[in-house]
Amino acid sequence: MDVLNIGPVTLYDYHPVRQDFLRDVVEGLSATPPRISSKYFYDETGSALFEQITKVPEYYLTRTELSILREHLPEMAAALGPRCVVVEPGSGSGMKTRLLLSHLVDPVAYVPVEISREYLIASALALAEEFPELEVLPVCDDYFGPWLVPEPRRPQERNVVFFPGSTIGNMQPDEARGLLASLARRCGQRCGMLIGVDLKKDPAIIAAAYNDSAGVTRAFNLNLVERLNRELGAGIPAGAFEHATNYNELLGRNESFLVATRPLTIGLGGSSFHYEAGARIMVENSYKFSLEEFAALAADAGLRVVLVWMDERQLFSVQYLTPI
Ligand code: AVJ
Repeated sequence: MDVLNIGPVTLYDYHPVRQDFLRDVVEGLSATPPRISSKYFYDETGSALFEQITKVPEYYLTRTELSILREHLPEMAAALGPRCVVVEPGSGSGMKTRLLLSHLVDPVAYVPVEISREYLIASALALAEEFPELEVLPVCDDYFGPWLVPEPRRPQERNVVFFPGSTIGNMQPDEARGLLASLARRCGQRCGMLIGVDLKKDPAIIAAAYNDSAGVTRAFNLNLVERLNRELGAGIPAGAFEHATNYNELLGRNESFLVATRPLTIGLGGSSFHYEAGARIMVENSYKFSLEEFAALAADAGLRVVLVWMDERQLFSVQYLTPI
C-alpha cells in the first residue's frame, strides 16, 4: 500500500489489479447459465445512462431513497453520533454522500473506497473542496479487496459504512453476507452501517422499474453489447441481442438478460460462443427483501438491525446496523 498526498486529500493506494474485462467475459460466457457481471454496465456511457434511469418515473428507488434521507437524516445523524468516519464502498453517489455529511455532527473523515483511481481522486478532491473541515482519505482498492480503514488525524468515535442505492441487492445472498461481515470486521466493534435496501412489493411495480417505457433501461442493458464490440472487438451485429427483464417472485429478484434475436456466434479472445435465437445471457440480479429477510441476512453477517426508515408506501428502506 502506498500513501500519497494529492492537494488536500491523502490517497491510500492498494494498487488493485486492473479489472480484466475480456477474461471475465470469457469466463462468464463459458459458465452455465452464461452471464456477465453487472459491474461492467458502468463505463462512461453506462454511468450516464444509469443517471438517466434514476430520473424515469418507473424507477422509484433513487427518488424514494433520497426522500427518506431528506426526511430522516436528523434522526440518522443522532443514531450515528458525533465524530464519525464515514466509509463508502464504491464511492460517488455524490448527492447522498453530501446530504449525509452535512447532517453529521463534527464528522472526522470521509473514506471512499473505489477501484477506479482516476474517478476516486476526482470525486475526493471535489468533496474536500466542499467540506474543508473534513479529512478526505480515499482508498484505491476493490471493495472486496484487502484495504483497511485509514487512521484519521483526530480520533473517531465510530466508523460508519454508508452503502446506499440498494447496491447490496446486486449481490447473491452469500456474497452480500460476506461483504457485510467483512465491512464490519474492518470497521471494528463500535461500527455502524447505514444501508439502502429495496423492499418486496407488488411485482408489477418492480418489473416496471427495470423496463421503463422510455427505453432507458433497454439502452443501459444494450450498452453492454456495445462495450463488447468497442472494447473487445466482438463484432456483434446491431439487433442481434434484445434486452429482457422479469421479476422472479420465487427468488425475490429482478433479473435482466440479453436475449439473442437470431442464431449467432461471437468470437472472443480465441474462444467462440454460439447462441440460438432466444438464448439468454444473464446480466443483472436486483434482489428485493422483506424486513425479516434482510434482518436474517444481517444476523448471519453478525449484525443487528437497530433502526429502519421507510417511505410512506414502504417501497424502500434505509437501515442502521451495528455488530451483535
Ligand atoms: C444501482 C445496482 C441498485 O439494481 O436497481 C437500475 C442498477 N439496473 N436499472 C438496481 C439498475 C437497471 C441498480 N443499482
